[in-house]
Amino acid sequence: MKTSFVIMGLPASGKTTFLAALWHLVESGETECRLKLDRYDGDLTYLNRIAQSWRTFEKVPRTSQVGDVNVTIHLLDRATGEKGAAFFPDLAGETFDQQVEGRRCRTEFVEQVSVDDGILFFINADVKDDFLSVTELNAKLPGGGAEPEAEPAEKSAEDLLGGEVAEKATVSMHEWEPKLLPVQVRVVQLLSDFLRPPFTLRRRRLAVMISAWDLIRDSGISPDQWLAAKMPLVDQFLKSNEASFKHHIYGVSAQGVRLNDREAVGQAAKLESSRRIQIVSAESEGHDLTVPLVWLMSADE
Ligand SMILES: Nc1nc2c(ncn2[C@@H]2O[C@H](COP(=O)(O)OP(=O)(O)OP(=O)(O)O)[C@@H](O)[C@H]2O)c(=O)[nH]1
Ligand SMILES: [Mg+2]
Repeated sequence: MKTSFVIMGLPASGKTTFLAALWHLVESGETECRLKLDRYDGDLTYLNRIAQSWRTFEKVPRTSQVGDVNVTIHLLDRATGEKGAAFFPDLAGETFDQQVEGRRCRTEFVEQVSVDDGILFFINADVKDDFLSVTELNAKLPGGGAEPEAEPAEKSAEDLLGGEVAEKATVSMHEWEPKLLPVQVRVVQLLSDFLRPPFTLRRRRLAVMISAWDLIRDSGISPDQWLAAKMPLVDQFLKSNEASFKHHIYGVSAQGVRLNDREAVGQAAKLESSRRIQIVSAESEGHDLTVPLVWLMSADE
């Protein structure tokens, strides 16, 4: 097996934390995983550094601060005995923001995507204000969303914009700009970019990784239900583009806890490190983060 994965996700979507936990998992051998470490090769400084932060409950560095890193892990499939190198580019989320806002992407990314064996697309479950309905959003705007009073028809535009009203309007109104796009619109833009040049048009395997799943777990909903309820645009896009994306949705808790929750960190620290990890899908639940990689690599049935 020679495998290239593409890791995508907006800033702080959980990409590096996943890689850190994955490296710890396959390197330590604490838990039985479908894919295990075959051999050490290449520069492991970055992987060891992020795994060290992960083990000691420190935030992994933001990729924009350390620079993009390409990581290769040599894996062995326990079920088939196949060996090979799995390649993961760890890019800063800002790269994907730029693709959405500036409509530009790097040639290397286009090349990686043309040879990839599957995409891991991270979405952080801990996003706020992105799920508001128009009514809820209006209620948060200055003025509390109260219905505007009907103006008498005979008032001129000048009257309406004059004096105090115009002054308030300049204070509270901002020109729309791409940076104001909500997360789910960005995600759909990034996915729909694959449907036109410069990207090669073909059916792709896509693992949607809902990260920070520990924050959602107790609500009892499944990752599929979460996506449908919280990011309906993404959910509908995937359902109506089955011909372009064969997708699977996973809830991933790579870190296990919120790092500023001292009590939860204290509890998690008593466990074997790999036990913090949880990955949930419609079919399975466990600690094996290699499950989505195996699914991405599996042949079309
Ligand atoms: N609660 C919880 N938080 C998580 C989990 N995984 C990541 N986080 C948090 O999510 C934030 C972003 O994590 P990163 O792994 O740095 O995300 P990234 O996608 O690599 O971010 P960039 O490098 O900036 O693109 C951090 O504050 C993490 O602590 C998790 O499993 N649970
Ligand atoms: Mg990162």
